[in-house]
Amino acid sequence: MKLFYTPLKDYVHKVQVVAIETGVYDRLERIPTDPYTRQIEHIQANPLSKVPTLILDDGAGLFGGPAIYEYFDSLHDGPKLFPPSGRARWIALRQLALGDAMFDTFVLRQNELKRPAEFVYTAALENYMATVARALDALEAEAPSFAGFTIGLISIACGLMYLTKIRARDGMDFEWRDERPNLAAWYDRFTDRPSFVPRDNDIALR
Ligand SMILES: N[C@@H](CCC(=O)N[C@@H](CS)C(=O)NCC(=O)O)C(=O)O
Repeated sequence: MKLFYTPLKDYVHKVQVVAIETGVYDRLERIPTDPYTRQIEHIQANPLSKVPTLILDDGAGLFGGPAIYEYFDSLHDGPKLFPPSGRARWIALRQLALGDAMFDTFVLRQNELKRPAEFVYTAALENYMATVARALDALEAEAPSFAGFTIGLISIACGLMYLTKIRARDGMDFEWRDERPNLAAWYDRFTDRPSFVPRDNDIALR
């Protein structure tokens, strides 16, 4: 299988965590990809030119992170990252969406900041930060109930790691840990495992 992904310094994407935890990491030919350069093999597999994108052994493209994570989870017989049914599944999918959205909202913020200064829409930046702050406050309330190792919790942890990375990189005056002790304590425990150690730092694209 071929995986188009964007290795970033000091950051671990969900796709790495899921690939390691499901035991498929060593079966992946990993292709570092800047999705904004519209690399031909990448857009043939995924017309949206988004990462992550997977090409299966039969040549079919698979994209939308959640589809890739659930596919990896189908390839092993161990404890599943996606709860199979019922309330546990809906909660995990909700958490997956929320963690994804924290990441995506910060990508939107960065794209806004790529505009020439006179075109940067400050109200949009404020709106993105307010959305992330509301998500963080909801997670702080929810954190004491976090249990187990699911796709939802992986997504939240990676969303938080992305905020941490961008804060350090951009020198942002914003720290998600401030006044969120439950979430911070959970994050430190949850990410203390080998799948959350950054790899590919030597080929990090940004
Ligand atoms: N939550 C989505 C996010 C994918 C996504 O938007 N990735 C960005 C990362 S920078 C991307 O590839 N952007 C390229 C583009 O929009 O052209 C997923 O997991 O598939």
